[in-house]
Amino acid sequence: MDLSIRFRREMDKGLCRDTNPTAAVKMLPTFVRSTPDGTEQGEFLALDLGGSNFRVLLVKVMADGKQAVEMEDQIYAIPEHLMRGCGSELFDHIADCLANFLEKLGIKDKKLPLGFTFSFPCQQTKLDEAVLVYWTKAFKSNGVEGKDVVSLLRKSIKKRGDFDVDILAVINDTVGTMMTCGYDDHHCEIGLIVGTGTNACYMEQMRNLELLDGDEGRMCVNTEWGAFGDDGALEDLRTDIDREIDAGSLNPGKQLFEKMISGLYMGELVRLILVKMTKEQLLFQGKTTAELLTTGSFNTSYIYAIENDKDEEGLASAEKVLRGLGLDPLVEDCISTQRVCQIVSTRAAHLCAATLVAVLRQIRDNKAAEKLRTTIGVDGSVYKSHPEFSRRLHKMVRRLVPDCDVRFLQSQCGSGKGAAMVTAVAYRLAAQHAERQRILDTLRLSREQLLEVKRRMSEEMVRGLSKQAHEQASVKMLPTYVRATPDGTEHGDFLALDLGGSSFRVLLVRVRSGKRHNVDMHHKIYTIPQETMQGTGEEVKHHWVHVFYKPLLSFVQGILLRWTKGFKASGCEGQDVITLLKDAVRRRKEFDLSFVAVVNDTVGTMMTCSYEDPKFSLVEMQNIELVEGDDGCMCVNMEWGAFGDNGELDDFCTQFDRIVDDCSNNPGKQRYEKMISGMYLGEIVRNVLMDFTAKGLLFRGKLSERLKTRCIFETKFLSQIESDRLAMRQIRSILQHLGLTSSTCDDSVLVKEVCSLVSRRAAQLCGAGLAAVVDKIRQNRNLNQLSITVGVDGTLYKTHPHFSSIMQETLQDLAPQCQVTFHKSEDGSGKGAALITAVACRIKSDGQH
Ligand code: 0WK
Ligand code: BGC
Repeated sequence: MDLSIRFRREMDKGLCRDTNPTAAVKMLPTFVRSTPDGTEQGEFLALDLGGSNFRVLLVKVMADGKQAVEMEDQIYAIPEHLMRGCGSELFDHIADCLANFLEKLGIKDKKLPLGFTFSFPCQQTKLDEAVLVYWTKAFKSNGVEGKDVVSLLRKSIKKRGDFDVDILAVINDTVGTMMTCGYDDHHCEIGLIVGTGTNACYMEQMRNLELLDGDEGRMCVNTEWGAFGDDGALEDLRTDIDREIDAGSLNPGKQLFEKMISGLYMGELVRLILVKMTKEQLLFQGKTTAELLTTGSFNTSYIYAIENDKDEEGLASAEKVLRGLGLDPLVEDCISTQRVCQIVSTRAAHLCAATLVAVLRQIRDNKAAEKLRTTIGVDGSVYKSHPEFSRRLHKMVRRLVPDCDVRFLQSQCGSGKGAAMVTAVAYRLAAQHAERQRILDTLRLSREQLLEVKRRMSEEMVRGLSKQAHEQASVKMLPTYVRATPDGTEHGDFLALDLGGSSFRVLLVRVRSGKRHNVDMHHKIYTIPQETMQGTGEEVKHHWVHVFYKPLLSFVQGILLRWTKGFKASGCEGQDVITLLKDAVRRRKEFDLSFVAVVNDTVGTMMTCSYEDPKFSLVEMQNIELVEGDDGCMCVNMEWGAFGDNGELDDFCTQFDRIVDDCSNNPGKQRYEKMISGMYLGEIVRNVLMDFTAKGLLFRGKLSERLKTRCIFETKFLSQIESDRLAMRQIRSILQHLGLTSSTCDDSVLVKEVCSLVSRRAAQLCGAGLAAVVDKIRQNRNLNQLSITVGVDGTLYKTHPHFSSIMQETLQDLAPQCQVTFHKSEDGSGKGAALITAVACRIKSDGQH
């Protein structure tokens, strides 16, 4: 257990940015982030170098939904002189073997995607690039360490010039093994090799990989645990025999843990122990032989035979092996030799178990799982061929972590299939990414497009203000008859009703005049039941006070042009809302009101904010052709939500905008609003997610019933999902709330990307619209530079983590001659409505009109 804890510390050192450079266990990122999801298909080449055999494979992944895989492979020798000779000749040889293989299969003319299993420690910055840190096992070719092995291979293939391949991935054999086994068991998230060398990889949380940016999702980490102890961490466990092995190896001081375990060294360990015991007269009557004293003369495969669990056979093998080494063993010598083998291989199995348990604990802690259920994909000649190794390993692992449900899955077809799977996944991800980005690009607006939106908005504003074009204009630029702002002398108690936002409020506003002029407010929020919003005007009247209008004659009349947002109550459009309310009040015979003003919430917000900051502006009367008179200014309610209703935005509308509009209460209306406002952003996101899922680009193509429900993806989810503080787990809980219980980290990453694109576009469109407004005001005043304040309110602006900053950035970029300050309204437009009423009462009482 102590060793396991010690190794866990080494893992942390390797994962940590500051300690990684000096860490022995390098915890190398592999850039393998996804496992096969069943949609992969096609033909893939794979190379498998680093184990006892070099193999070239062609892997056909069928698109039959059962993901059947057909494999053809060929083993090629790697001559020792190339393993220890010139590196470029080694890669030339690999290219020759590949050419031979393609020739044999008659597919030399095809440029197939290739995955390269290169089983040595490599620093990777991306999936198709790997710089060899140092050779291990029996390799020591020169001119390769510190180089990108993919470039070396591409160079050798290019040198031949008679075929070409598309190298998409280079992986470690542990990764290939995990992927191979992951194909049959989706719980597989650890790859283990105990063969010529030993190593393990596992799926780690990105947030723990300090060497890489991003903390979302998972990535496979190649631990390179063979180097455990290279910094002296195992000196208390290593024996003189281990030190002798290391001293005689190709890479003294390196891979010390591997040298206590793996097949390249196990036989030699036994030999050196036998030699030591013989010299101490404990074996073979103290007589050694030249063979016994020869390095490497005791092959690891001997151990497999000697430990054959049918004891008799094992001892017979021991005798046969010892005789083969020129010894004349007694039965006791055979038994002792078998015992030595058992001790060496058992130590190897238990050392492996200790480090494996550290990896299991890391995964369990990452998942904060009570009980971890996982699968370990395993390969390697020691694990496969040693009669007892696997059983001893499993037993010790289960003893050290009894609370984990660990399954071992032996790879049947090597890591070549895994390499093909990684390539297939890379291929699929590249194709899916391209397809997703193609769709998401429709939601990305360039600066030129935003400038065009601004230009068209300016055009519509002019048309809205002009008598000729007003009727046709989509942006109605409605006069509000609010022409004055508070001058501080207003005072009295005023009632205000605030309808049309996310909540309906009734307010009592007490305005005090004079230098300390200020406002006290009491308010109560009431809900407007959905059925009332969409019921008869009668019911609404009972519930509300004001909406927006087209005042024909005066301040206290508002003809409802049409409902927007969630309202669709009948019998109101074309009606004067004040009259409707008066009727409702009259019918109650309980109280009476003197109606003074009906204003739009934008006007209320402007007035509320201007009470604290007078740097607000109204539109010059000479520009408002709908209203007689050119003196002074008046506030204009743009109703810019309708921008685009005449097709001005069609070339910016996506398929998702059209779906949202078609399914809305008012198809064809409020097009600009439907691309921006909180009522619709969630719906746009939901439709993008639905489309992606239907195309198999998300949630493994599995749609949940809940996600099919209109408006189920609330806009507040966007604000939550995009908040930097929210971890993936929390995004996943939102997805679980939407019935997407098996969403992956990658799904969450993508959902976040869709949310941020939709909200970003909304903020940019809003910024472009506002740029048109402030630049118009600047031009109205023939100013080169304008500084102005915008009063702003609204849940989206106030709660979304990035909306306001993106909108302001866009505005600044598109209207550089305007310095715009945003004044967030804290009191809502109800206060503004009361102030407008107060001003109207003051003007009336002063006898002005
Ligand atoms: C078979 C895998 C290969 C890996 C080898 C390790 O296909 O990638 O390197 O197992 O076992 P070894 O051949 O070293 O015993
Ligand atoms: C290498 C690893 C490899 C392992 C098993 C070690 O010597 O450093 O990269 O995974 O052998 O083949």
